[in-house]
Amino acid sequence: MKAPVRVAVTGAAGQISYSLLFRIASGDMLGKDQPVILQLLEIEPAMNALKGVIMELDDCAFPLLHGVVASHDPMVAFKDADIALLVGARPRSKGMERKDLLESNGAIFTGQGKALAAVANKNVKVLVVGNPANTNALILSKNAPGLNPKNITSMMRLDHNRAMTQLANKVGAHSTDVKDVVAWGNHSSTQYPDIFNATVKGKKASELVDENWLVNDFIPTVQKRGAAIIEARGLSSAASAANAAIDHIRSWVLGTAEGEVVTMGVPSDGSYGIPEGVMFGYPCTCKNGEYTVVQGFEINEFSRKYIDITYKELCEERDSIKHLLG
Ligand code: NAX
Repeated sequence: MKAPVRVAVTGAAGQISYSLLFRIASGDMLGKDQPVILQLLEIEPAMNALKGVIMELDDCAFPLLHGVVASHDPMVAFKDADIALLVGARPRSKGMERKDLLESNGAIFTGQGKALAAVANKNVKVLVVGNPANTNALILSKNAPGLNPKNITSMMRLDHNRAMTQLANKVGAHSTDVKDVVAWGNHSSTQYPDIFNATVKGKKASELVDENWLVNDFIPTVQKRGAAIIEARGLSSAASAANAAIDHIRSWVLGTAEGEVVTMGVPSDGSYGIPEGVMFGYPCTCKNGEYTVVQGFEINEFSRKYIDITYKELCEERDSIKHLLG
């Protein structure tokens, strides 16, 4: 039997976690032979709700669940964590500007960065889900001395998965027939879902659809999918977001399949003309617990225009919280 992996999850009583925790505990994320210990962080007023979630985890009698820790103190919840899924964040309330949201979440992610650096495993793999995810991840990274900045990532996989299915549906294929889509940039309505490198059953996707569909249907549908789900469900996406978090970590830890490319929000490194200093959705492959940004994807004039817009937004977000970047 393998030694248990310690998985910290924040926002553990929230709606994404209500899907996420049960799938981690059942082995969907790290494999059916990998025991886990869940280390759950919530704010004090939500501790009672969290107690209920833990009762339900108990009631599943998961063979792979080797322990649950619950705390409102990050120094407890992050202790020796091997993986940290940072889902908890302050939602946007009425009248709140984007800048105010960045600021109030900034305070959460500076504190959590410091706590992770102080008590987590030095090689902890971090995925930031809480919005604005890319900039929260950047803030965390700048406030976590001693942790490898490459190990701090943000979630773009939901956007990637959305793009795969939209394209598959359009051409009458299955999402598994689709390869090499990318959701470039920010997890926001400026993200750029790109099909110019993609194939469907080996055929170039750009030859199967026209530009009018791309501009007026595909790109806005993927960009605004979160809002459409809120409109339909009255609540933001939760099960699909949990699924994307599971996909992100599973790819990173267990590797991508031969020929599989996934989108991860990772520190920009100059690839594709994006200077260092933002957390950017890039095409990645993973092997032996490490990701690599795929090089050589074609960026045509059409794509460059969209990539520049999402990069500009990330720079604006970063510049509005400069004082939090250490
Ligand atoms: P909920 O409001 O249901 O849950 C959030 C939980 O976080 C609450 O229980 C709250 O008490 C807790 N929390 C707040 N501050 C905390 C702190 N400092 N430490 C620990 N816990 C804290 O939101 P939910 O629907 O679960 O969404 C969570 C976050 O994911 C939101 O920021 C949301 O915008 C973001 N999303 C990100 C996505 C992505 O692709 N990156 C997609 C889905 C989702 O919209």
